[in-house]
Amino acid sequence: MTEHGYILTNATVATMDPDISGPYGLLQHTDIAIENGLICWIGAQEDTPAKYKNLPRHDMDGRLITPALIDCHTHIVAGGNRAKEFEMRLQGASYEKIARAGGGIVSTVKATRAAREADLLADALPRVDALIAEGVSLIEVKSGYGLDVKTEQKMLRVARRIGDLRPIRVRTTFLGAHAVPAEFGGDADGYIDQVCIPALRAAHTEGLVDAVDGFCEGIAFTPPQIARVFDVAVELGLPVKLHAEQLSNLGGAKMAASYGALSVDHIEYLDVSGVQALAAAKTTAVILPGAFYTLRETQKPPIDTLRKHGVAMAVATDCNPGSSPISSLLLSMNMACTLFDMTPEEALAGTTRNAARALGIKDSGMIKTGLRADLAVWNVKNPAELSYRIGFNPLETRIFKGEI
Ligand code: DI6
Ligand code: FE
Repeated sequence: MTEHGYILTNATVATMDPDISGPYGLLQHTDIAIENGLICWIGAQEDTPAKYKNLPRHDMDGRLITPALIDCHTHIVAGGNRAKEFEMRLQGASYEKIARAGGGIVSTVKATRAAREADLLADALPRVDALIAEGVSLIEVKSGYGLDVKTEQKMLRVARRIGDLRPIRVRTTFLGAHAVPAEFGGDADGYIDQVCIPALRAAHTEGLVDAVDGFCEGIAFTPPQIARVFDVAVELGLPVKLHAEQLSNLGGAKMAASYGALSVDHIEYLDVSGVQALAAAKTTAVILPGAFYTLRETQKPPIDTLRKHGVAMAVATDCNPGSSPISSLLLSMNMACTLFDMTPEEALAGTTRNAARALGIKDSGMIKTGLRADLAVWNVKNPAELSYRIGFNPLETRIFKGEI
């Protein structure tokens, strides 16, 4: 029983467990016992049960331990890059204008279709490694740059492969309803029926789909079009989530909430009735400051209203080549605070407990007996420092399923 076990001793622990009172569920002078990849005990040093007393001990010297971070919204697998569009935007072209002119998502689709699986993987891994170096143990990866049956599956296979090659867990989300590909000449309904839904069924049959997402926006799909995809997700027993209210308010969040969505993401233009719908459905709001920053948006998500209605808020990178070329979750936390007035505690909950919620993950995101030993050890004492510093990575060690 004690064979694969050890104790982290003399730690400052941000458990993020709401059952532990006080900010961050913070515990000082704490021991964590780990066995077989799981947290099997946590408590005050002097209370360590006899059966764990003989385990090897690692002195943390008062360092902060948090749950390993979770990036619950990425498009980290994608062909090519869009530096050219970055330059165009700096000369005044808008994201929507570039998209309507055949750039934007559709240009990444071209590159992703052309790319070999090995090249997509080789491009994605350095971005994944950057996240791992910041203490991330779980990422969500979306398809949505294939927009045909074959390439959507290719993206999802590459995403799953990341979890074989790196010590990180991967959750895959089917995002066939991301954009209307050029060959459909703007026929969104035709694309949904003829490609998106068959692609979802095919990817699900291959066992490649953990959840289903869509982009509900003027430049993408309407709520009724997304609802047709969600109906198939329900039929297949898959949870749904939605990019909604990013650039305008189409009522996508409410529609997603009516499906019991795990999350709605972006939500800059969400109104009070939308917030109420999320609260009632217990849907998590995923805040993506990287996209807001990159597109130099001015409409901020309704953080205070979400807070008042008790909606759980997650924070993610939205790592993608167009609107959020960011591979730093720590920077995303800083931006959530500085741009949106989230508190550092909310930002950390957003990349741990609430990020797990946004993915429907129950075994991770807090430091609690019985959960996976996915932990981050930091060279800081106060958890607010994780959101406070910019461009500085204080990670000392990451523990993945008990492995240091
Ligand atoms: N919203 C986003 O932020 C990404 N997709 C989406 O629906 C952007 C995708 C891109 O511009 O390539
Ligand atoms: Fe996104």
